[in-house]
Amino acid sequence: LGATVTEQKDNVKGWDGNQLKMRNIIASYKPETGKRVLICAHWDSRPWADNDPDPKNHHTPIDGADDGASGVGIMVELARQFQQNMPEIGVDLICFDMEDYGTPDWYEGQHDDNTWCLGSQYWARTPHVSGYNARFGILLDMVGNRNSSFYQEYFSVRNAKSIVKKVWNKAHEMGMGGRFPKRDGGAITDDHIPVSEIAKIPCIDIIPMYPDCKESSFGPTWHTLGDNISNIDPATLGMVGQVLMEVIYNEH
Ligand code: AHN
Ligand code: ZN
Repeated sequence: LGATVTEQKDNVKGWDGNQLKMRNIIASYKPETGKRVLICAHWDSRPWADNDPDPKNHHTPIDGADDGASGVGIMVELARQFQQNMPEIGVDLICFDMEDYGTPDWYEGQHDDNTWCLGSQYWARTPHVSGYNARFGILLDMVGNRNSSFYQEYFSVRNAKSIVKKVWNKAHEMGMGGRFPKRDGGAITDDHIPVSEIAKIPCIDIIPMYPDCKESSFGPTWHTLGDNISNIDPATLGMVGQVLMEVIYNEH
């Protein structure tokens, strides 16, 4: 799709001591310009359905149609759009590996937030281009569910308040205010934190919150075998993608 593609490969250690083969994939448009924005999502999927209603499934891998693939799907469509009509600003689409290798619920030992987001931690310490910088970053995580609402996540507001405002105002202007409440969505450990706090590029997380869901505040299929293509709503992907299109093509 006309991008300049860079891969980062290395071995990193998981919470269980396993040596994991990490691969981050970066698709860059206008790599020569210093005026850039970064869009990212994780492309790995969780090896354990540790929140599945049936405990027999707690060691089975999930498809991750929402948790992972939804964000990548939007990035692929953005890439197709960029090839047809290049935005003025340079864009990096970053697929982070190993976001979802965090310690599973069934493990009885120590749980540590650092076991999540291994690919983004790696990239933030060792960017694909030395001295890399971007105006801001937007992380997409679980952007494919029916009836999800994207509240304003805590670290996004703390580290990148003006970007939260830009994106939520755009969504409201476009008539999607109902799905983008301008209300507090709690604090989430996710790939936007290394981008903001290690790479020092202010990054927000577009991630749903379900205030009344008993299975999980991330929705009923989170880390279950139900996170498959049958629960993906193309309208939600389209909505989030169109907000991003407006934001990106308005950066000059
Ligand atoms: C925690 O559960 C600690 N963070 C959620 C980050 C996540 C997992 N996003 C997708 N899967
Ligand atoms: Zn996950």
